[in-house]
Amino acid sequence: MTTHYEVRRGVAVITLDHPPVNSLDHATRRSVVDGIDRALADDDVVAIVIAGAGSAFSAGADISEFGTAMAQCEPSLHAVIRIIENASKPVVAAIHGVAMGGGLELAMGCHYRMATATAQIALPEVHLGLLPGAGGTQRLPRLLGLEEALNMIVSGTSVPAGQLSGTPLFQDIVEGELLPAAIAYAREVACAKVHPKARDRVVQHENAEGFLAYARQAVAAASKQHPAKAKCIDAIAASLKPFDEGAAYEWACFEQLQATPESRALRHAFFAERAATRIADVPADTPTRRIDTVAIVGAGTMGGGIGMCFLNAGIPVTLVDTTDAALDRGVATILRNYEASASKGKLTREQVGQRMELLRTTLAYNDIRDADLVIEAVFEDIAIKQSVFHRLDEVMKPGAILASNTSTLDIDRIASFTRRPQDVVGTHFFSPANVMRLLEVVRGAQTGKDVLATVMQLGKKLRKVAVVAGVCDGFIGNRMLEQYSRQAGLLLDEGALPEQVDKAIEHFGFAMGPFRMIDMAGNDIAWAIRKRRYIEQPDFTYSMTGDILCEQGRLGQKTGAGWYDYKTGDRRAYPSAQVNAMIVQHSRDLGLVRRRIADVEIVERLVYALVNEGARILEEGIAAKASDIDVVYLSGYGFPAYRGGPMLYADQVGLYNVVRSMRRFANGYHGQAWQVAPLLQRLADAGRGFND
Ligand code: 3H9
Repeated sequence: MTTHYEVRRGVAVITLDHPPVNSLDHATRRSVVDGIDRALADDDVVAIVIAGAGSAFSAGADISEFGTAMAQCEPSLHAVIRIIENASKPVVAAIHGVAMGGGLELAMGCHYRMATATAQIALPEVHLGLLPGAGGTQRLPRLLGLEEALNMIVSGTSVPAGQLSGTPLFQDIVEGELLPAAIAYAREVACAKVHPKARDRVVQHENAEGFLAYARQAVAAASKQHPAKAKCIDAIAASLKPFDEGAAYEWACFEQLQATPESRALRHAFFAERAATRIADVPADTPTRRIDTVAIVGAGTMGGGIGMCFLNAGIPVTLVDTTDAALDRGVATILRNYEASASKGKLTREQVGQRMELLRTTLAYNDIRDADLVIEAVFEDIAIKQSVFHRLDEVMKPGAILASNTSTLDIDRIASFTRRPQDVVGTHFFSPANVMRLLEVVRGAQTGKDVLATVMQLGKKLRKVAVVAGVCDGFIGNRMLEQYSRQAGLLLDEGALPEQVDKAIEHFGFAMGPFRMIDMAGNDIAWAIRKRRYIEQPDFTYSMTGDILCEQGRLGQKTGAGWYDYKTGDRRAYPSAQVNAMIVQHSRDLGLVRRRIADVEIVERLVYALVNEGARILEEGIAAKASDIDVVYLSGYGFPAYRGGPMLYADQVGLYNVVRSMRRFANGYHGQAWQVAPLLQRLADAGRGFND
């Protein structure tokens, strides 16, 4: 059963009980209607309360039903809400935890609503490329007023119910126990002759047309990629019309949006992120280790950023480094970052103080022996890692997790420096670690399942998106990025310039093109990797322009010059005549006749380079699922969310079409880079996709 039915003091209580978040799938909708019918047929029942079991009232419609016949299978959510609204006995929604999307729409169909102050109220459909389709754009403006409702719907943000107290959305915000209060209220209103319906209210605003025009302008720029925002405003505007007319328009918009590739991509991203936390051979009930204290070896930019993630989660951190000066610098950077957040109003001074109080420093490994988790964040040099892990192995208490933040080195080798490889794991944070959401969790050959489960759980606590990667050079993200950057360089040799490449891929939706990105990260990092590759894989080819750039000392923003020119105190990238001349000269030196390269070719070559390497990563088991690769690119590399990640994008283009383009590239400059990955070829031949 997905609801429970009981009668208390003449009030029927229908409790949604569909774990984990009481989403309104077909069975739950049917069960609610059964409960309403039963209550209406019972002469001893004078009123009805709808409540939620567990941690939520309801998180809304069941997103996994979208695009299937079940979504509109009767009773549809519209029908449920209509039945509730037309019930002859009063219906009270008792809201705790979250009331989101269809959950809130159902509550707005009730005659009365009561909530705990902390209940999170939202119509977040826009994050899924949708709009509230079961009356949300019609009832919320009637209950909250046009402006407040529009802000909530277009941003999709949650608001604590306490903040909405005093509005017609809530008859009461309950301090004590919710259900008894809701039952008492239901009894109180039972004898009223009529019960209010949100649909009968009129939308309030002094200058609705002016405000709507302003709102439309505000979302116009983003509308091409996010059609949902503009549609939300259109549907909200329709709330000024008679209810049924507005509701019909809302539904038409919902159906249109549901079919867009943007919505499909965003829904894919929603489930992909959650699926990433499930590991096939690590059951959900795997015991985890307690992580109450953390030590971080290395107080540099990365170590400090990682430390902030733990401090933000209220977990005490001890920073270890080799000199007082390094520790002082590390602490000063953390404090500076927090103060910057405080001056922007993101943190209070008190919160800054609380976080800094959780921070300790030491030069002595002995001082961290009792930490539950230690993360090494020192220079990427295997000899240095070896000495750190030897030392950690000597001092750390049994059962402590020993993690490395390496972005390229072999975790199994690092684990071999200890006598406890089962406790060793990779935790690859992305820079700046306190900002970036992605956490690649690198599973060594001997990493314990409980260690893996603990780190994945910790990821959630740190508000990171954790994805498991196997051991290989670059793991998932950077291994794919190398192929992407390589294509970016080869495009320069052939005729493109950095700003054209960056603009083309930014227009596709990437947050930042490859040249602006590497200027920010530092060109010397990729240079060091290439130098290593020249020895390890001499037949692997790159454009030499990146090396020439570094030889000229143009290492990126940090040296005031990279692929672009920079001005002091200004982070904007200015196209560089010197670099462009160097690129043109380099083509000449290679005997190449530069050609005009279309933006569409640039995008295909960059994105398909990711896809092809992604297919290899999948086949080798470095990533367990195609959707894990998508999550890595969406949360760590600025891939546009509305395209769902490289693997879903390839599915949407059609793998046959992807392979066909790759064959064309294979006949071009350095065509050997375009050997189609066997998995990609097999799936394309079978007419299938990565995410099928
Ligand atoms: C809608 O309502 C459309 C209507 O307007 C019109 C219809 C006609 N459906 O996030 P968590 C699953 S659109 C299906 O890890 P948390 C989730 O996949 C909907 N499943 O927990 C996961 O499954 P698993 C509008 C859902 O505590 C599990 O629940 N509503 C749904 O960190 C736990 O999720 C939204 O967009 C759903 N609606 O956060 C709300 N929601 O364990 C989306 C969750 O198998 N949900 N699941 O991996 C959320 O924002 C968060 O899940 C929530 C809880 C804040 C509720």
